[in-house]
Amino acid sequence: MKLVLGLGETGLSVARFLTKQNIDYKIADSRLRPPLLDNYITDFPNSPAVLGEWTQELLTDIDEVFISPGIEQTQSIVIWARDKNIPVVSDIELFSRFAKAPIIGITGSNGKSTVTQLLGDMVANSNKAVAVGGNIGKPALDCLDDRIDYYVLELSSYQLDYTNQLKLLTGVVLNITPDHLDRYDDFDDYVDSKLSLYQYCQNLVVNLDETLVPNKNNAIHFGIDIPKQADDFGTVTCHGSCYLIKGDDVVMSVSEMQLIGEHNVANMLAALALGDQIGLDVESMAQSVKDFKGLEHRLEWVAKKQGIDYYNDSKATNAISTIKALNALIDKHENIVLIAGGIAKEEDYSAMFELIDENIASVILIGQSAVDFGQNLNKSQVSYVQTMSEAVNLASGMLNDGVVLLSPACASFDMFANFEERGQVFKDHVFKLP
Ligand code: UMA
Ligand code: ADP
Repeated sequence: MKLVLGLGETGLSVARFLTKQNIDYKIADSRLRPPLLDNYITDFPNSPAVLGEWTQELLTDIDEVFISPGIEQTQSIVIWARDKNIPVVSDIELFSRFAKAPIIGITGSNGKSTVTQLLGDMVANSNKAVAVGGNIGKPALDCLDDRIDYYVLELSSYQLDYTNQLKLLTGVVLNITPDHLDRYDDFDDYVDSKLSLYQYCQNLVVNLDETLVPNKNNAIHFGIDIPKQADDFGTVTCHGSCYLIKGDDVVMSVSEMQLIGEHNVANMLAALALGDQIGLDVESMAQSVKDFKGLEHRLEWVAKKQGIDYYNDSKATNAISTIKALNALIDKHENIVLIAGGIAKEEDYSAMFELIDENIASVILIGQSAVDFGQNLNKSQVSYVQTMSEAVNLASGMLNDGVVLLSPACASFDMFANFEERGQVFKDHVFKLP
């Protein structure tokens, strides 16, 4: 008998899969009323879930545990299972046992969803059947389909932590900066989790600009510079214009990209390198890059109102993503108002504070971290507000032209259900402005 832990998106996908395979399981959630309980009851009226605090009894007659990524390894149930030598595995490992088509895995601290979606577009535009899933939203097991040519999966460190066997045709660790440190003993532990992806890869894509990723043989590299090898992807600047290149060959001009910022140039190069490694045509991939509008809530242009451009970067939940957003906009705009704050991560924000102090005249702070952030800003003018509505209205009155950027550098759960709701509320208030 299998035990499925967590009755969220992952747990439900495992339950659906095991049911289809006629494999016996029980499913348990440590909350009495997990948010997806009603969905589970509708889909599986005859297999009641075990709800409430977990005890060792749950492991009786269990030979394998399929665990949701949100459950920490320090939880007693994980320790009890491991003490009894019961394997505790991710949905990704289970998926990999049954997937017949090659899998491409993408991890990193930032840019995973952007690169995953773009690579999915590139494969689809090459007339191949592709399924895009994993941490990006659609659970991997829900993607399983024998008609698929390629699976493109976004993999989180949480998923990798419970994965021991996985076969990837190719994969990339995009970058590694502090994130989710509450889940790890220290930063090194988090780095190891991210780097574990490479042990499953037949071919590799490596970011030359990320010093925490060791140089690897049999890899295609990418980075913001002229490539050293013919197969590698990089950039060159010529007469003031920047180009994406493969070896010595120009792929396209950066000005043809719809996304802004050097971090997005790196993301495009990563997707090109992955696509190249699985044999996609470079010209067709370049067209996908040109067509790619980016994902909602990632440095997303919302509207221009009375001369001010509004950007929604609600997915910026750590310092580096806000730094990248600011760098992308500072290059082009003199006047920027930043809306930031929420639940701060366990990381060093000093580089972000320095960048803000040097470049941003006005900052509007919201959420739990507002006072702490404000105390760390010495030059920028700081305002504190309670709601997103106040933040947008105040920001709109501060400028005659320029940019208002929501890039919180924090998680959203103090004020919103998730980053999507935070971004949507921001956008709704922007749309209401005259
Ligand atoms: N639960 C318990 N006990 C616990 C912890 C959780 O019973 O101690 C239960 C909760 O009550 C809930 C369920 O587990 O019912 C939730 O499981 P989960 O937190 O693993 O979330 P899922 O709904 O399964 O969604 C997960 C990913 N969530 C996390 O990793 C936290 C989703 O990524 C992913 O899209 C989905 O699987 C499909 O693969 C979200 C995420 O925030 C977007 N990821 C993190 C990130 O991107 O930074 C890693
Ligand atoms: P992830 O799936 O890793 O969270 P996303 O593509 O969803 O990555 O982007 C999350 C946030 O990180 C957004 O604010 C986005 O603008 C920013 N971002 C995207 N790519 C990068 C990158 N390569 N380096 C740093 N920040 C990035």
